[in-house]
Amino acid sequence: PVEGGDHLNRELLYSLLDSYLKNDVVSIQESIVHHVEFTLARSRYKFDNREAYFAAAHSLRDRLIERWNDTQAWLKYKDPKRVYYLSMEFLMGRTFLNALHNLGVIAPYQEALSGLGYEMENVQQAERDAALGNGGLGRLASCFLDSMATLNLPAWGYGIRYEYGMFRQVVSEGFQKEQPDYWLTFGYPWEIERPHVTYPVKFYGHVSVHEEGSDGRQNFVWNAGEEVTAVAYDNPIPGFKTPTCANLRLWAAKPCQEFDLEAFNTGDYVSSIIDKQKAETITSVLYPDDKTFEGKELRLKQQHFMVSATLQDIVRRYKEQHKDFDAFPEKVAMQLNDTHPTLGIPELMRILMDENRLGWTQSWDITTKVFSFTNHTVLPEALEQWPVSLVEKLLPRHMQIIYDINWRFLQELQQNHGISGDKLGNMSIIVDTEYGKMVRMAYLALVASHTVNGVAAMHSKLIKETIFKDFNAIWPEKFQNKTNGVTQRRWLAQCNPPLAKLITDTLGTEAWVTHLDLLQGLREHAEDEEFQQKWAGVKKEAKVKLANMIKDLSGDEVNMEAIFDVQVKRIHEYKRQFMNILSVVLRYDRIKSMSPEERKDVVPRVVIIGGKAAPGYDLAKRIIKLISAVSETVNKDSEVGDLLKVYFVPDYNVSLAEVIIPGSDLNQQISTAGTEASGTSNMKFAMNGSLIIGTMDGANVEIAEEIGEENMFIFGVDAKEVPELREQREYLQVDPQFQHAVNMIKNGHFGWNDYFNPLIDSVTGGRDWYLLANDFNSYLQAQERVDSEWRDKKVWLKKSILSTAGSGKFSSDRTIHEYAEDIWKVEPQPPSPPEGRRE
Ligand code: B1N
Repeated sequence: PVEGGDHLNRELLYSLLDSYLKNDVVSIQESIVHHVEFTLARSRYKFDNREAYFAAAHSLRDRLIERWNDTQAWLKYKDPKRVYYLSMEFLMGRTFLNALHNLGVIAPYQEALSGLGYEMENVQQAERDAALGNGGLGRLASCFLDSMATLNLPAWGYGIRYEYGMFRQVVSEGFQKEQPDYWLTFGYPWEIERPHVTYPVKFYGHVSVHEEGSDGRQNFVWNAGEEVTAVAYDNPIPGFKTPTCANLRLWAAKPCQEFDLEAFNTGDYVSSIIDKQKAETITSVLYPDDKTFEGKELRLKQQHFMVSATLQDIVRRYKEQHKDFDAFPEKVAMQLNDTHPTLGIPELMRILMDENRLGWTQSWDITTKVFSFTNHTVLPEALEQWPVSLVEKLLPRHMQIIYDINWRFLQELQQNHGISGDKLGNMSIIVDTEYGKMVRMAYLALVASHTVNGVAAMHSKLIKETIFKDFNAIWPEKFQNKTNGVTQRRWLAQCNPPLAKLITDTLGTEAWVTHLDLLQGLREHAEDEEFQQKWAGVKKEAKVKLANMIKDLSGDEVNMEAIFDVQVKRIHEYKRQFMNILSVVLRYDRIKSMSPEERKDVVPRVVIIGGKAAPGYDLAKRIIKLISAVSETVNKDSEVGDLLKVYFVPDYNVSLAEVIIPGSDLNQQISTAGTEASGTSNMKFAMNGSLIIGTMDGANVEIAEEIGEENMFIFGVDAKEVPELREQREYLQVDPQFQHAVNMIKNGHFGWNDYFNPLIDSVTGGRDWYLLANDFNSYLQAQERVDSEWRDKKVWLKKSILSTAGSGKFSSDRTIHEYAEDIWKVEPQPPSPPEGRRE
């Protein structure tokens, strides 16, 4: 029984679709100029690149809104099962080119702008990145949105509209400085504010119990101490060449309207207003810590704020069309992007039981049918554990529910699985630690979810053997793998048009943009000399763009014949940027010791490293300083000249990645085996024909399966050897070359020697948790292979082509298809019969 939609006027609906805004050049120009005049209120006779960008963005936004409205109306009418992707991070980057591309209107917009006197390239540069994420996890969420829309899935993303995104990294004298990223300064044209879509979100206070009704059921009433309002901001997510437009709904905190009259009547009106204002701090800033759990109260508030507004929204939408909750699990699937939104579980229980008067059994049945959970890391320092005392204070009713969930879970373990004693304690959601009682969020997520998945085959295997071992023993069927993917729209078609064109021309079809497996078709051309020359040509074009970026940064003209060797990702010990720079130090030392004759045989390299360190991560910041110090010494050494250059690219972000990745020849994915859950830039590099030097870690393993180990430079120990090597690391022989490179730093070859002591200490004296010394020799050998294979251009080009050809599996379309089939059970909903649609 669906309310509404029965009397839908289909004739009218379809005829209205014919009144879509027109995409011929003149119509676009009219709409741009219209927005200059009426939206920006500037003169249509004089506007600069930024105003041109905003006006063009608004004209495109109009076209997105048409699709958004149609898609959402269609979904309301069809009422299919929907999927909601809950994430504290969405690393969207820029939208303009992506929206133009997905709507298929790049060419008319380019022509429209140039007709008005503007270069598309310059206009695009006026857009700031929406950087509401730290790294891979947040970018994955954004790639998923693109794929969900392109696959016509009834999907929405939910997150937070942080006013300050990921900090801007400035490197001054080699040191990282963090600057605020107030990305909304000139307004954000891609969002639609929904002032009428608001929900109250409560915090603090206490719970009172009332006996009620004939069933004698208790009624829990949460008398909150604080209330803020969540306001919705919708961000349209267009699919590629489909009318489907998905939605990313981000919540902003505003003071609630109900005034506490008590406070106002005490006479301190101004203080009361200022107090209210504090509500907004909840959504003011993204926490920039990647994989270190910071038990900050504000972060917990953010998490609850996001899931509470989201669940109220989802429940309201469901109730509009259903009279009871029986069908809820057939209409709703929710994916938890790591444990960050796990409070959604007790929040849904609370909404069902306390606000809708359902019993525990039914509420739990519903809850466990709708949630599923993705784990993104096995690093223990990243696992969320909130103090019970803090949860109790901030969310007293939720804490009760978590206790109840745990109590019933422990009962089940004892009664159905015969588990007792230590093992029972090991599996408990609540654990006693030296800092007091803690809630293990991953366990809560696991207990309440019908599925848990890792993000690459190896990682999914590892979580079953390590952090979730006991759970795998009782619920093996809950565990799945969903190897990550990236959207080839942004990461190939949009960021590398010359390569995209060559691929399309060669395959004779553009279908790879939605069916990436077709890239296989490039294999047969891998050794074709004429094709290789074309491949070299497009690679060169991309390298020139990257070289220009380096020129802007440093003033240097880099050698175009050099290997552009790139490692860009968050700075972390486990990712081993330190190992990379140690090998650079050795290379430098080797070149220095050569005769001019010998130097003629050296393969030139441009080493490019970029990435942000968490502001409180001391060692990571020292790594940045070390890279800068080595860069300074090496780059000004005239003896070395063009043979080796080192650059640290400041403020690595999505937009820079779109230049750096296509322009690279070689990319480094060198984490200690078993530490990088998946990695996603590895996939983007492979798609763009960059060769991987890397360990058998995360998705590298599957990339090797697809493109062939012989087309990569694999080195290092296997994950299964790591635990034992760690045990023995105090007694292992240290590689002499490793020692030599370390000594050069220690002896002040690059200055600042004392400053680097903590870094050196972390990898010597039997510490070396990430086994840099152990993998070093194997790493150097892999680097030797890189040099020797570069010398033979044909060999290199063949491998480059095969990298792209083998990357078909790593489309997020494939990943999302698997989630939809195996976890969410949702089906594509193309928004209308095709005959009713204008192309
Ligand atoms: O998630 C990516 C993976 O490709 C990477 O291998 C993995 O490192 C990354 C706490 C995280 N894991 N955990 C985080 C981010 C923010 C935060 O506050 C943890 N990020 C990853 C996508 O699966």
